[in-house]
Amino acid sequence: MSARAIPACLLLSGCMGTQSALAPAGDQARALFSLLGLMLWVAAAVYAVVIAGLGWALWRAWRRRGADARGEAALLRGTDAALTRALPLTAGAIVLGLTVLITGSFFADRAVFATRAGPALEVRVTGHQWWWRIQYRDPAGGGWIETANELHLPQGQTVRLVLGAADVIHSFWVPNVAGKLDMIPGRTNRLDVTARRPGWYRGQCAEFCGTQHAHMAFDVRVESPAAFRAWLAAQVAPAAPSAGRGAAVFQATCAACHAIRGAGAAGRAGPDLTHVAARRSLAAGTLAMTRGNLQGWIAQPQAIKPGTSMPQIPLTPADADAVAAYLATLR
Ligand code: HEC
Ligand SMILES: [Cu+2]
Repeated sequence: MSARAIPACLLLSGCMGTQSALAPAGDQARALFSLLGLMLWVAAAVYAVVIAGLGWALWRAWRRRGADARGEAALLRGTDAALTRALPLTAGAIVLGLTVLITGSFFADRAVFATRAGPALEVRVTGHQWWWRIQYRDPAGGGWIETANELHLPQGQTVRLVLGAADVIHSFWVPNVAGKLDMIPGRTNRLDVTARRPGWYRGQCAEFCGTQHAHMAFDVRVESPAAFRAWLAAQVAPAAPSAGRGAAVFQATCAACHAIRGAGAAGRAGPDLTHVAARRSLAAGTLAMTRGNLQGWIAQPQAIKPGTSMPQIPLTPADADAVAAYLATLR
């Protein structure tokens, strides 16, 4: 890598990334970004004043270099007097700076956590060790349908996220879109978000929740309202029935924990797999969604995510292959 590529990489990974508060893609993240800007300006002004004061003192001392003891005493007295005269100004500047910061953070906080009256779309997100249950309402007026580890948001619309936790405290955080909010067992927290810029972003649990906390991420897709409606319609549809070996193995070994709507599997201990192959990643952002990774996960979940609630299930290689092939058809 050339020396010039290093800052470019840092910039691209840290500041332009899919998980960055410095690249706001929604109203709430923008309010936080503005607050950060305000804090930087106030801090920069304080810094400039301090540096200017030091410079002035040094300059005075330098001008009288070589002075005798009397001269030095006069210099110190003069500096002292100047500082005393500047005291009210300094105090005023401190009060002004703090007032600006407090006012700015008050308004940013209101913008980030304001809830509007009845937004059209409500999405439930529940934290589990170590994955995310995500529920949307069937737009045809039916009940809730379930997916996992991938949140879709229609661009330009305010969406209410209803946040909960199934076991321990987690924290919902998609820095490009909004501020973070804790998910607490036995409580529901509400977070209204308005995403503006289409793209893929990354969310991450922001409250340490056990050994695999770092592997508790999720994908966020901001897309046009039309694309969102098409995605939701596909999610609402049940899986096509399958009579193959993979479906039979799934029914016998996996259906106690996993649901596949339309295939008679209704377990709820793990993520809903009705459209698992349509997701971007696997095991809460741990692996990319590929046929090979599906197979690897089913064979060795404890090697990939030690401690995960999905047990190591002894399957013959042929059965593991058949189940992975079956899941890969669930788009
Ligand atoms: C005891 C309950 C349990 C059983 C049995 C079980 N799983 Fe899981 N499974 C889970 C849990 C919990 C997770 C979430 C793990 C995580 O991400 O930490 C999971 C995750 C998965 C995922 C990843 C889903 C996603 O969207 O990230 C797949 C695929 C999967 N399981 C397939 C299977 C298959 C196939 C079987 C049967 C061979 C099976 N599971 C058996 C509990 C179970
Ligand atoms: Cu966590």
